[in-house]
Amino acid sequence: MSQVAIVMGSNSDLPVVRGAIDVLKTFGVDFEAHVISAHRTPAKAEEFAKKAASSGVKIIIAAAGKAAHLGGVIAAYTTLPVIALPIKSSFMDGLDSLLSMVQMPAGIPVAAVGVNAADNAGILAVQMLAISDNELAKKLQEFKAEMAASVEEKDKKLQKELYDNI
Ligand code: RP5
Repeated sequence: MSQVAIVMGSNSDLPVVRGAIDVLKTFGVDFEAHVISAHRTPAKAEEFAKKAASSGVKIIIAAAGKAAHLGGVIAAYTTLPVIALPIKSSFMDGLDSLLSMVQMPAGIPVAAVGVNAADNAGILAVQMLAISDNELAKKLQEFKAEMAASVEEKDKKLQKELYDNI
């Protein structure tokens, strides 16, 4: 059973979306992925969103570019949390996608991450699941500890470089 469902407006979004897929795989989270368009296949978007909760999905990641209404349309038909991933388009560098996703009217929120920030969409989904999953929470703590260690390592390198060049 998929805990996270990823929907993307087009298969042209997949190279970016892979970042979220990689995160979910790393944390061992079951997921499914579909191409569904809010504009080109609106009936399918509605059907998917209405059935998601009863099929066991807990979180939806919706990736789209340009007039990126996918996250909002999905959120309109479900009470599941929707994480919107704006895709960088050829026009305005993805600002169009970001604003389409983030400027939702009151009552229908989506949690938008940064433009092309697929890894953060994946991590946020894992964090939501970790609220009720101690094993995932532990993995997230380890992940953060590794990240902190790598920053410490970078600082050590910087200090060494600066010291050596004095
Ligand atoms: C959006 O339009 C998709 O999410 C994609 O980012 C963008 C372009 O789609 P294609 O024309 O490449 O199918 O709906």
